[in-house]
Amino acid sequence: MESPPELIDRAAALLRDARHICVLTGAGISAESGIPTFRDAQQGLWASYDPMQLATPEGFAEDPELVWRWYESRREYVRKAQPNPGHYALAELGLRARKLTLVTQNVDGLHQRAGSSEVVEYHGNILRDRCTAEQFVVDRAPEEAGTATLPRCAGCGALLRPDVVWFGEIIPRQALLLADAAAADCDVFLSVGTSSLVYPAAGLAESALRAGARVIEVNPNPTDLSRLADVQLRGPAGTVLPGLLARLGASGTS
Ligand code: BJW
Repeated sequence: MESPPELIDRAAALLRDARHICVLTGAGISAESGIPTFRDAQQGLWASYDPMQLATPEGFAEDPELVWRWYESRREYVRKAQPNPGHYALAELGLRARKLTLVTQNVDGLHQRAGSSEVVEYHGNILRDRCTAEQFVVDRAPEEAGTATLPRCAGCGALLRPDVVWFGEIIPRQALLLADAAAADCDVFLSVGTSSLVYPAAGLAESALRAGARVIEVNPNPTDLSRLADVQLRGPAGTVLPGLLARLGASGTS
């Protein structure tokens, strides 16, 4: 579905005039890189897998091998995936904007690979390991990845886990602070490819609205945020975001 040109123009004008843009991205922006979303019917991960078994500390405690198998298989396609035009458009917007804070719920690192800097990783990064005892991020030699035995911390011998945020876990402190501050300070909040169902990430747009920001949503489907958004751009991020950038004009936003 294509967004009417007047809506693109309205969104472009908001971005052009913005003092501080806060962007929140979700799984939808990486869908066109071949990484499945979570909640889309049929293709979403939660259509075939049980989130309580695979994405909770309780599920990991019960069956770490199962959880690790799932994460290793997801790591494989994250490593093979390439950023798409949506990721590149946001990296370019970061260069043109007066100030832009990019907060992502995604754990795939594709924004950084597209050139975005200082990305706030709200739910961690799937390619990092963390010690379950000491909570430090640890590097694992690539040849150890995918081995049959469970990965353990070289320092203390405790199990390693993926450095991601599971249900019931708190958001990394620095990411929480940076995202909260950006949501409260921004004058334009751009929500891209998220169902806006998972908190506290979904609350960022609400905080921005309370602080007087205008909200632009990019998503092929309506979400819980849609009724609050000032501009809804219906379509895939890989098409809508480059189109939006083109409307900003070669002179940029400043
Ligand atoms: C496209 C597209 C295209 C398709 N272009 N778009 C009320 C208030 C506060 C908290 C809660 C609450 N009720 C329950 C909670 C707890 C819970 C929660 O929010 N649950 C809800 C499901 C109800 N939250 C938590 O547990 C969080 N922690 C927390 O609250 O701590 C405080 C606390 C602690 C203890 C007790 C109580 C409170 C942590 C949440 C962690 C989420 N983790 C995951 C897994 C990460 C690791 C991994 O990848 O394995 O994060 S779950 C999953 O959901 C992942 C995502 O980041 C997250 C959000 O999903 P996202 O990105 O929105 O994806 P989808 O699939 O939902 O949507 C995709 C969208 O893209 C769709 O809209 C499509 O239309 C669109 N799309 N193609 C653009 N081409």
